[in-house]
Amino acid sequence: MIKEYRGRKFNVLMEDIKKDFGDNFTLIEEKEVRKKPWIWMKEHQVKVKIIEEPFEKASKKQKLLDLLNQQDYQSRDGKEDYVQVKNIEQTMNNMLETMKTIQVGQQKTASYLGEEHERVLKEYYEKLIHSDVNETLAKKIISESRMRLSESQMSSHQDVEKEVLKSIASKVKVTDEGDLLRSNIIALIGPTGVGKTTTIAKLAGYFQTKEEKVGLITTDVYRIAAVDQLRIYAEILEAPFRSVREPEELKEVTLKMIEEYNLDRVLIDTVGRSPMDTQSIYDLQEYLDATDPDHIGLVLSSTQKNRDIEKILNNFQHIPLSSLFFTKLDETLQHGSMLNAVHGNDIPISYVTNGQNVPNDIFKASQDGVARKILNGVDDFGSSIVSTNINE
Ligand SMILES: Nc1nc2c(ncn2[C@@H]2O[C@H](COP(=O)(O)OP(=O)(O)OP(=O)(O)O)[C@@H](O)[C@H]2O)c(=O)[nH]1
Ligand SMILES: [Mg+2]
Repeated sequence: MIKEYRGRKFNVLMEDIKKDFGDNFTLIEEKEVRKKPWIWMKEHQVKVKIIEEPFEKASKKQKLLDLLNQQDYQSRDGKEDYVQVKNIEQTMNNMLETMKTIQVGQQKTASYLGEEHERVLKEYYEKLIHSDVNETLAKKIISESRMRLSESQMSSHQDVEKEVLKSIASKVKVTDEGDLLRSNIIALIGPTGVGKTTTIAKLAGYFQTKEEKVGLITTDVYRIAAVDQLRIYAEILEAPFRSVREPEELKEVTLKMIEEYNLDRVLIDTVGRSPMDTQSIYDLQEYLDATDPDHIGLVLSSTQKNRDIEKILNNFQHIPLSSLFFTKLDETLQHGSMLNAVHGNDIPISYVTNGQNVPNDIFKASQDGVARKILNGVDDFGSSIVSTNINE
């Protein structure tokens, strides 16, 4: 049986399917479609093949048995008939057991990885799971790779790896090189402690290498150390710096600063918001509404758990996010969260950071780079977007 589901978020669709069918389904198609009649809105269309439960069949057989039993009691007029019916019952029970075993076997091979020649694919499936790629996505990546491989290629690690990387890369969305360069006012938001301020300083360094005039603003005025943190970076970079307390003040200060220093860019640092605290996200929205930045980057740490990232994306969904920044790639061995986060929503990854060095440890995200990081843990993002280090 094939079923079709539609909805805005891939993750939510998957949850709905799981609610309906548990794990008894295989994903056979996933695409983005326009939502009718609001054709400017996109949504995901997912087709799944439902694997029939052996027990459903068993219960049909049970009904048959019950019928037989009924007949047995109605028509039995001698011991011989009774024994015969009991024999039939026993035979059917044996058949049922055999059917169950066959069906479980079929399910295994139907879902893949049961066969010896698919041993290498299985290794890669496990690699993806170890990298924390969610199970449904990992299955999809392996199925896609398997479809593109001949039986002989399936036993070659090199061939399998090439296809798996290709499949991961095709699912990773990234911003183009010029995306941030086209934005004059850039704000970074996100949970506490993920590296927003550090990333702002790295970006400031990056723009300076392009001979641009950059201004820094923080709205994080409630913690003394927070203001000082960005102020010190601003001093080192010799960039103008302001702190603002109220949303209305932010717009005024931004415009004044641009005029006064003839700035090319303004980078706005914000207070870390717990994704569990929806009120604080509304407060943040007031600051963003006041300035209407050209680019709003949501900063996520690779060390965060998948479920927490899902929750963060869900709670920040009312904010028009332009891109995701993934920080602290150097602090974990599992990078599947980058794929889980971008798959199923339209927000691309713009930059990744892999260390505390300002401004060096920041790289432009690429589809291949993210795929290699997820599968093999290797840093393959080319060279840093900045080549000086103010910590040295
Ligand atoms: N290892 C590593 N540490 C990082 C990276 N980015 C930031 N950090 C460190 O993470 C810590 C927190 O960074 P901040 O920039 O203060 O984080 P924040 O999001 O501004 O924090 P709040 O303002 O408190 O919400 C600091 O010690 C940074 O040096 C990174 O890519 N790798
Ligand atoms: Mg900060």
